[in-house]
Amino acid sequence: MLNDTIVAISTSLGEGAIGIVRLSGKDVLGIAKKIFVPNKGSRKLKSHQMRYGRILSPDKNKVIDLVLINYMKAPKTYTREDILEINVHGGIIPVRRVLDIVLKCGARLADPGEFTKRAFLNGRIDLTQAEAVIDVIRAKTEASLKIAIDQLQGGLKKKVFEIRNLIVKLYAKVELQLDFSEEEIEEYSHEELAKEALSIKIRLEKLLKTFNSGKIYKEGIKVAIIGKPNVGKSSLLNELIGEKRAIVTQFPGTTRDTIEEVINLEGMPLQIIDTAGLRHTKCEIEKEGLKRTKKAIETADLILLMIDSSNVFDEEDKKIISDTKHKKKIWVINKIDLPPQLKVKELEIKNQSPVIKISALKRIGIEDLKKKIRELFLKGDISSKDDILITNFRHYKAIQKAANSIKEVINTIEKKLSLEFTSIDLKEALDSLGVMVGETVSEDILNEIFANYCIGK
Ligand SMILES: Nc1nc2c(ncn2[C@@H]2O[C@H](COP(=O)(O)OP(=O)(O)O)[C@@H](O)[C@H]2O)c(=O)[nH]1
Ligand SMILES: [Mg+2]
Repeated sequence: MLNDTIVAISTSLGEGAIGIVRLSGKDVLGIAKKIFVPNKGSRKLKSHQMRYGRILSPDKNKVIDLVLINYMKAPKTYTREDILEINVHGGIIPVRRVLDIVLKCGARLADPGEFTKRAFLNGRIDLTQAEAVIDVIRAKTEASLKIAIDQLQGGLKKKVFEIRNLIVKLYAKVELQLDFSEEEIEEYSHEELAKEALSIKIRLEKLLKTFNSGKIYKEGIKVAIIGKPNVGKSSLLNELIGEKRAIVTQFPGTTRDTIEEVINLEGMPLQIIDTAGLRHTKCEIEKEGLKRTKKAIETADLILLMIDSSNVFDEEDKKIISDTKHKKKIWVINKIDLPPQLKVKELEIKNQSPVIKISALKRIGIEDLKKKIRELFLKGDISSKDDILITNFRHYKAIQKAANSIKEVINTIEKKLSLEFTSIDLKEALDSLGVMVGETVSEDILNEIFANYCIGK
């Protein structure tokens, strides 16, 4: 499979200044010679040097485009294979025509992520780095970009290898002990072995804990603003996103559909959904809006439950409270610029969720609300910004599995069971981490990972 030469359009399709057609594999230089003629100088292409010239049609009669090409000889390339990047004019037609010609010369269209897969298979990067590539491309905020770049530079790989080395050392000790067991030589005490296993467990668990923040920085959270009509939900949405996205009127029932916007809350992507107010209605359009509101409640990670403090607390409010009972929420008491009718104290006594008082109209309390949202999801983790975070569920599962095996290791040592068992569990922990970095990963898992990539990456 690695013997063929692959090609793909690496830039997004559409009108742009430049489009890049990229090739990787054994036959790159041969194909370059067939299709490219430099405008000046020797026809011989030197590695890692840009050349200006023409791409010719296969019959050599037509000039397809004027291009810059960069030939890069293996192994100092992205895939560790020969690579050719052809910078063509960024229109759909020139990019496609050049791709066609390369295909006619014997290259094969690359699968999604196949360049990165080759980089992995040829040992240039480990699997965590390969997976970070797509995270870099899809980063929603600067914070998620930083996390992905740290992983791409091998930060996570380094951490995992450190832990793996500790396990290997312990494994060697246990094996040695097993060899000598018949002679009843105690090279290492049980306490010593248990202590080492415990320190490994602590490291694994520390890494596991970063998944909470890591996932939030990468994927963000979904926040739904819920409340009766006219309490100020759309006004809050507009305030949070900093523009007048939703229509605000004094008439109840103005927002009939759900409106979604994404904001960046200090690196945390927040998808905010403004909903139609929850109330009984006979209007068909409003009924459909209500259905969507219910769906928004179910899919949200956090509910901003809005109550109008200038109005009395009524049955409708109570109904909404019971509809959102099962969800994580913040009570948002709005319109505090008006004379109060509502006894906020009573609400505070009744529930465990935080209460924030705001005026969406006068822009009071918005920062407090943002701070509270952050706190609820990232708790004390903000200081761990410089640490390596895990963001990928596959990594989380692998580390968790390794941690469980180490727990068993501790168990067998403490119970003074045969070290045969200890050895098996240590081996399992090593295998889990091996799968994570891609040393012992199956073809199926690889295909699953790279199927999510863009073509040409
Ligand atoms: N006095 C005051 N009026 C507000 C406040 N927030 C919203 N409103 C007004 O309440 C009405 C309904 O607001 P809107 O955002 O459309 O409520 P929604 O139906 O919950 O989306 C509008 O006239 C807003 O100007 C506030 O904090 N104070
Ligand atoms: Mg509204």
